[in-house]
Amino acid sequence: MDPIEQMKQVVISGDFQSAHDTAQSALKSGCSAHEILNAMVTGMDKVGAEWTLGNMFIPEVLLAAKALHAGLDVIRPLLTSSETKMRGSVVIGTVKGDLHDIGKSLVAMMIEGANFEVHDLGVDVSPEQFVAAVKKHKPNIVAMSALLTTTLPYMRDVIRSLEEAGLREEVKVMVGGAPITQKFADSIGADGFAPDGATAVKKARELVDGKNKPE
Ligand code: B1M
Repeated sequence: MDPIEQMKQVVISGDFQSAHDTAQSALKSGCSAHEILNAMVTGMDKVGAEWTLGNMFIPEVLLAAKALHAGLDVIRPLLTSSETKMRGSVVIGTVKGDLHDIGKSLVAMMIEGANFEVHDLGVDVSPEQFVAAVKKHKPNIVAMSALLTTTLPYMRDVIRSLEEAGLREEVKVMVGGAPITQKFADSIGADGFAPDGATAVKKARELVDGKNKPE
């Protein structure tokens, strides 16, 4: 089987034990880290669609996520650039009440690969934890991910908490996740929105370069 198709199937079948070796073989056969990443994301999209249709169940979805993470471990060093000069730093997390970590981890990895120092706070991150991380790491950007319509409001809470702590002017805020739109991002006063990892990298660069400063 074509190595890219094989990588996709490993995620769909949740075969986390083979994911590491399959990713390594794909690299050896000449596939790029980006091709492998795309194959895994395509596989995860298929899993999501099947789950929505009721053809797959939560344990299978979790195995697919585990397989994707095992593949990510192999390609992570290749997606991280060898340039030493950092463009800036980012504190990233999935907001309170939300345990979805795949998209957030992908975005974190891609931003890291674009030479940002990334502090990944994980999932279920409260406004207080975001504020504490900003005080500690003094990042250029606070990046928030949410996958549930019920957890979107916490993004607004994080921005309010940054304001209350007197830190809002110190950082740019970027948001993303499947249910987020530019309109929503504007409505909560975020500085940037990105629908996917590649756009998130572009947006992070713009925010740090000051292209998105309000008039
Ligand atoms: Co969840 N879940 N889930 N889930 N899950 C969704 C999101 C859902 C759409 C499925 C559905 O019903 N069709 C639905 C949300 C519905 C809604 O809110 N409107 C849903 C639900 C309902 C739930 C539970 C409530 C189910 C339940 O228990 N009854 C529950 C909630 C748990 C919780 O968080 N408190 C739940 C649980 C789970 C699992 C644990 C089983 C698992 C998560 C495993 C894990 O993350 N380790 C899971 C998964 C895997 C999904 C789906 C299938 C896939 C999400 C994913 O990883 N996609 C999802 C359905 C779907 O999306 N088709 C679904 C792949 C990933 C690469 O894409 O995360 O969108 P994504 O990230 C993209 C972009 O959005 C963007 O870039 C990424 C890369 O391109 N992006 C950013 C993301 N963050 C960004 C940040 C940025 C910029 C871009 O800047 C900061």
